[in-house]
Amino acid sequence: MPTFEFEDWMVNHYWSNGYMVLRQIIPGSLLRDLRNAADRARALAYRIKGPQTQRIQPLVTYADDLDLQPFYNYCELPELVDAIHKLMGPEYRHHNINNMGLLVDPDGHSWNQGWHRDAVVEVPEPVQSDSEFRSTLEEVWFNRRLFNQVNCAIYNDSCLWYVPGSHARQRDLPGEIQTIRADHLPKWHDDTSETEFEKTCYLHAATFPGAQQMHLIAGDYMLYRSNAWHCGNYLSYQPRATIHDSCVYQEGDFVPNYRKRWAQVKEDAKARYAETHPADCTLPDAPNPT
Ligand SMILES: O=C(O)CCC(=O)C(=O)O
Ligand SMILES: [Fe+2]
Repeated sequence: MPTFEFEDWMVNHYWSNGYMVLRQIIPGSLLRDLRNAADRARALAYRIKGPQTQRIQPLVTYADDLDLQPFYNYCELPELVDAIHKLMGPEYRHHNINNMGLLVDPDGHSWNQGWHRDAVVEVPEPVQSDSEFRSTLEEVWFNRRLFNQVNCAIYNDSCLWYVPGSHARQRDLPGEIQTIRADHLPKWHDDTSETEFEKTCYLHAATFPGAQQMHLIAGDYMLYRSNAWHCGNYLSYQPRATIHDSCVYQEGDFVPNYRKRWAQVKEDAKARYAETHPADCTLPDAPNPT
């Protein structure tokens, strides 16, 4: 039986801190099935993308090779449906199965993803301060229907570092500097030891102003504002299989319209960048579109 019970304070906690962990909301039997399916998904991720991969997404792409039924059962879980309706409102769905992914531990070496705010990180640094780009984000920054992201732990997971409250301002404070794609982001070199590298990665996460490590227990569902500062710091020797997904506002056409507009704003921003940096304009797509 799940031990989670919804309480009203959770609503304020989410909107003031930018995250809320629904502790032990996944029942043990579903967790067992998810773990079996996730172990296979992790093995497939290594096979397809190499041992240092950190995710497989969207899972539905691999339906022929995986047992997705436990993930569909997770989408139907009444406890989660109910908790998200109470936390966010009845217009929200706790999953987005068509884009749902799995975050996994890299095999071999630890890995630090780098500090970032989702959305902002989707264009090169020099155009992040462009007026069109910034003002588009400003219009939606506080919009509750967007930026609601999910990490649901199938194994205990302490990889995510987060700056509580940073979702509540678009302005950055001193020291809040994106390190994805930065030269000083820790990278594995053969001439260092794994333990030294692990420490470097840890310090990169822990020294960011206001950073807190999020500790999820297997069966916890964490909802967080993805426009807050956050960073994944992955250890190669601790199993990770964490559902990575969005909590979706389903009413009307606000979200689909915004997604279309955002795609265009991003393309325009990248094009402006490419004019001045022709050799350097390939960026990964948003890992987890809102
Ligand atoms: O590894 C994590 O928990 C964070 C992943 C993340 O930040 C992202 O996909 O944008
Ligand atoms: Fe992110």
